[in-house]
Amino acid sequence: MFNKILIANRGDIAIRILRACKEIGIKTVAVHSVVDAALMHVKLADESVCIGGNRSSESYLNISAILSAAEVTGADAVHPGVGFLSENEKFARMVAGNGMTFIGPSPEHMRMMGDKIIAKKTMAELGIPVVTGSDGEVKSENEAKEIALQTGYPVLFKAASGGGGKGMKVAQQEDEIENAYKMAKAEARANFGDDGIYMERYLAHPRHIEIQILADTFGNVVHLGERDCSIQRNHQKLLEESPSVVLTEDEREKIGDIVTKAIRKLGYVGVGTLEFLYENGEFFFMEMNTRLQVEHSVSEEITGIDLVNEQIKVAAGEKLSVTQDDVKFNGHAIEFRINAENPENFMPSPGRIEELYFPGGKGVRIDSHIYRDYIVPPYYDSLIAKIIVHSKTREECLSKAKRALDELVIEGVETTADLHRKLIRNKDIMSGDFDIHWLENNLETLTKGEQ
Ligand code: MV4
Repeated sequence: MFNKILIANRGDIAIRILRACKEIGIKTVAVHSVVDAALMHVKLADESVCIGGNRSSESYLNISAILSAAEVTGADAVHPGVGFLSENEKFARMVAGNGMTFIGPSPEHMRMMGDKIIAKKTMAELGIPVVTGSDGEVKSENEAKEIALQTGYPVLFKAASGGGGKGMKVAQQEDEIENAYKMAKAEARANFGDDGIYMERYLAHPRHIEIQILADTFGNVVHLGERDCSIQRNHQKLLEESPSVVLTEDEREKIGDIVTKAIRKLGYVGVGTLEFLYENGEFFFMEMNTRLQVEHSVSEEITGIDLVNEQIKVAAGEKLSVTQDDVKFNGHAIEFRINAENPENFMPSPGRIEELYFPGGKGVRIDSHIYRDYIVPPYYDSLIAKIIVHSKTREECLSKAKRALDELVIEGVETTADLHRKLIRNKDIMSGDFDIHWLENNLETLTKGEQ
């Protein structure tokens, strides 16, 4: 097992990783920017190193500063957390090149999943269902039109180096192909420095359902079921839940089986998430995230498995502590992301936390780094707390969420808390009747208070 882990992240996720380290008995090194010197993860760590200025590029994305911090503190492993360098293949290679362990999959697997065309092809070959579309890159408008004759309209252009939805373009019919093709190529080049694009049949009303997996170096792979992340805006998830109301036990077992078999064949090691769109009872693979995710806690609550603990252990070459038969799905969990932002336009709302009271009680988990008088800086992600509620049934979970969100007090910055209070009282949310476009379509009525 590792002796000392450097945590290359900040905020709630840095604390989450610290907690796992402490429980295993591993020493911890926190890194931070100038403005983050008073953060909780800095206070809770055994050692800390200031790695640079406030902009992420100067600190949490500053590879040489992070590697130096690891070297001077004698860390033998680096945990990248979520976001920042967590899916940066080059960083993973450099960590290994400096004789430390990168807590994540191999750089080869990171590269493979970073290329969305290769990821899709690989998964399809491994038996994972994908949506019909181009066989790799689309090279011309004429080729695009021919493919669309096979798939049917509408079609969607996506960037090969993309992900997270940036630069996607829909063509409803043939006369829209030219424009969509050109726009997608230009945006791909501008955003990712690579103008490779591919094409898929466009799914109009899918849900976003993702499968959590966990794999060790001995070929053991388990899945922890799904998370329904359909409630999002601009590709920013707002709440996530497990199980999804639309899946039957049989469907869960079937897709879980397909996924674990594929991941085993792939030789992937670590935690990972396969992101699917789900429409009319069918799954379609979109992307794989080769890291821990913000919403991992939802799966932890319903399975009782500590994902970060397992992640660290498999990175150290230990066996998974559970088999698939040990994974039991227990009740229902929902995570509410509390962001310091305006709930109507989602603009960041940095500033001082003037008043703070967190809910508690059975089945209420708070993952957060904030405290009274903490100043939310304007430089980073606006997530300031995650409230995860867990109960026997979805109905009980929503009822617990009402009570927990009503206890919550955060003053000094605007937050998404009120939006959540409205969401869980909405009839579509209560019945589970939503797709990935629901929030955008219903935001105005929600925030005006009409139901
Ligand atoms: C799609 C799609 C419809 N049809 N692919 C956006 C992020 C990327 N991971 C996949 N995305 C989409 N791919 C086909 N063939 C719609 C989306 C999409 C979306 C997906 C998940 C969550 C939110 C979304 C919001 C808009 C579009």
